[in-house]
Amino acid sequence: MTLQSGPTFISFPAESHAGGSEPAAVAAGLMAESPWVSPKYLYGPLGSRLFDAITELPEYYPTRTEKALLEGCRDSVARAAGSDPTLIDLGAGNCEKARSLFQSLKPRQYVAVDISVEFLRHSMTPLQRNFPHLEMIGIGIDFSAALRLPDAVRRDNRLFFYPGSSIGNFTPEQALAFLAGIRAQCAGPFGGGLLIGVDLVKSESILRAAYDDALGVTAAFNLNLLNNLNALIGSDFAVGDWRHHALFNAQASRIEMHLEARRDTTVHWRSGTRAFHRGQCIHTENSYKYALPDFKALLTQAGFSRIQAWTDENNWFALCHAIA
Ligand code: AVI
Repeated sequence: MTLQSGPTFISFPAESHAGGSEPAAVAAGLMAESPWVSPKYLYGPLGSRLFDAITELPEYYPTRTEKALLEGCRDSVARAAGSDPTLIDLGAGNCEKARSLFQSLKPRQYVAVDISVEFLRHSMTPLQRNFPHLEMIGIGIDFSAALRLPDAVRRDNRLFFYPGSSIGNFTPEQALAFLAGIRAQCAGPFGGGLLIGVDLVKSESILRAAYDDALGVTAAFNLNLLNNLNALIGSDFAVGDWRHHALFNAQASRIEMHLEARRDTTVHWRSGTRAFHRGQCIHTENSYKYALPDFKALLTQAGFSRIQAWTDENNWFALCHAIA
């Protein structure tokens, strides 16, 4: 076994946006008849910390439910995944969830992918010290736009790991395209598969509490998006003029987060201006909740087979393993 000198880090620049720059794309969303902003602007130095705090809230069941499921199924996953997998962790962050699989899976290579390569440097450098023989690569890329992997990533037996139910932040159509894109990266002669977490449909009161907690952490997470926009497009959103609003859209089977204007207000930014009337909303996030059979059907449609699923006793959350 080779002693590794440290993780290798690779960063891909952000893909250019159709029709122009990132600020122009954000401004177009703000000017739309039903204004919207991509949920990726919820994150940043403060937003990521607020999200970490959300995962510790009593109302936010997905993180702890998934953690318990991972502990219970990791040996079965290891058997299904086969020997010497290349573990590719999408949205790795602090790498904690993948780390909990190392002992059972015994990966040949660990590839952490995250929008922030700096965050990966922070989490992978100490991780490498604890696993000195495991080859590690950290890749900074917005993989929701395009999943590109450098040649240094082994082709053999790739196990993509996409926990946290982030698949729910895509529309079902986008989710299908994303899953098919993953399958394209692990199907074929080298073998491979996917381990993915998905949040399931449940009672509206539990869902709403998870996205509108009593401490107001989710509200702060949503409102902080306005600070991120002010920094990105030079806007003058006053956070105090807005309130967090979360609702369950039963027809679409999704939680929606919105920012609602508390009063009439006009917002200016470098390339534009818009008046919002009291009660008008900016749509900031969707979080789709699946029935397990529907999610399995989505995996099948994306080309996966031999799907195994583990759920908690309440059927609130599922972990699925599937072969590419
Ligand atoms: C990252 N993602 C899976 C979270 C979710 O539950 O949709 C983001 C989140 N938004 C509000 N709370 C958590």
